[in-house]
Amino acid sequence: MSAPRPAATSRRGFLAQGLGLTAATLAAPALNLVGREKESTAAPLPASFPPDFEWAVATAAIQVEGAAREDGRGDSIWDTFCREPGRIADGGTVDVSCDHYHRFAADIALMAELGVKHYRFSIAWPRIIPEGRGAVNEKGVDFYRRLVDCLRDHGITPHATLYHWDLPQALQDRYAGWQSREVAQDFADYATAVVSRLGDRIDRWMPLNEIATFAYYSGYAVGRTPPHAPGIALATPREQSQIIHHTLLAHGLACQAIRAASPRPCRIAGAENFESCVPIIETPEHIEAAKKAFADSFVNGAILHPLLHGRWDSAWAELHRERLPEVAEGDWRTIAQPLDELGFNCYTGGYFKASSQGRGYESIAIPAGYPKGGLPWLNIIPEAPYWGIRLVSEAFNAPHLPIFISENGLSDSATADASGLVSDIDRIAYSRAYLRQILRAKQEGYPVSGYYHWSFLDNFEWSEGYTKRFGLVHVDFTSQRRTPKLGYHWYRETIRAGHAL
Ligand code: GCO
Repeated sequence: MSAPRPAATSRRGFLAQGLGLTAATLAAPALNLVGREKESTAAPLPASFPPDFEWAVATAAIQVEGAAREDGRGDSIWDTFCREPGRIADGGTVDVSCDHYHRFAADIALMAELGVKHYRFSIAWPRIIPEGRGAVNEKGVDFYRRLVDCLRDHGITPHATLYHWDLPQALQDRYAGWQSREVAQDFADYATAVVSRLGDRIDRWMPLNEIATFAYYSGYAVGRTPPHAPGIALATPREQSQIIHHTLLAHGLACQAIRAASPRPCRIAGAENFESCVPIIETPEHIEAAKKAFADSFVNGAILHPLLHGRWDSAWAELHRERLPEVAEGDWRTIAQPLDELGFNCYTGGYFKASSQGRGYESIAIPAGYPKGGLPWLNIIPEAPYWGIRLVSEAFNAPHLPIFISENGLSDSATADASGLVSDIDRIAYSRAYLRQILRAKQEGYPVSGYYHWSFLDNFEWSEGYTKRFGLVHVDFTSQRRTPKLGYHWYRETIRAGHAL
């Protein structure tokens, strides 16, 4: 088996640009750019991320805002879900959460002190259109106007996700939400309502967050327990895939709506947690195995390939033919909207090795006792961002698409000391290891453009309620007091240095 062939020309070109060299200086056959460091004529690899690298933090509306019944906001499926006994680990609700709705100015001041220049947040559909379709609630829009103006005053660029899982309850009641094709057009109309009002202030958009999670793993396939709202499991793989298809349609229509409504050029990104497949040993045969596993992965082929190429890969479709959804005439044309960049929500991944059996690879089972980031699914796999980035480029043929880590983080296990400081050394060790692999991708010429730490604040962690703490900043949910953790200080120094300290 031969080694996978990276998109060498483009990557060399990219690296050359960064170093102020011409592509010819880094001419073939140097596929292994790291190796060139040793040659006397080669320029040294950058030890840091470039100055335009996007250092950032991320949150989502339903996880931080609170103010659930203020200024005309409608219920979302998560408001309803939290009221169902037994759904949320600690019985927590989204009514108050971090109260970011009222405290955003102080939160943004803390963000500015941290040194981030980019903030990823989400806009709550039921705040903008309380019934999911129809009348726009201008008070809801005003909140985001104030938020974005405050960000801009602090020199922080806003990046808005339009859907981070808070579907208006009214649409769940009306046509069973994502189970209906109708949701796609309603989502596009909501996108138009937002972008026509806020597009003068926001030019970085992400239509949907993590299709794989809300539509599949924790959604309608309910493979991961406890489930997410609305807590409906569908019986057959085909029905489950149909939900994914509706989300892709919603994505395509929303991309068209955003570009049509934006008063100025804007950039649209996906924000997906595709499966990163890591070769257990970096030899050609294991690398080839990981690449095959990446391309065969159900969610990668079902979501990522259509997002990037507006269709399924034919070998993948053959492999998964028994679970393919119905696709109406013209749907692929709608879905095939060009993306400006791709966000990769990267927490974990899987290790793979070559095999003489089956399709030539084998997934390595995660043993009991393997290090985790506070949740059963969050296996610590620091090479995941590197291989995710590299395999999107190689296996899915997207060598030029800028890619950023749109989420990365863990739930720490530290408690505050007498002075109130939380020494979240698990977060620091984790992020440091992941960032070094992201830098490696950058050094090898992959177009990695940013790192968005999840999350800025401790917040509502879905079915786990407030029992899991993903924040760089500790939140006391009784007093709403914010205390930066040690990880916040580490991240500030890392941003200053331009590489993981
Ligand atoms: C996700 C969501 C976040 C989560 C985070 C930790 O990626 O699942 O985007 O909202 O809170 O990932 O689980």
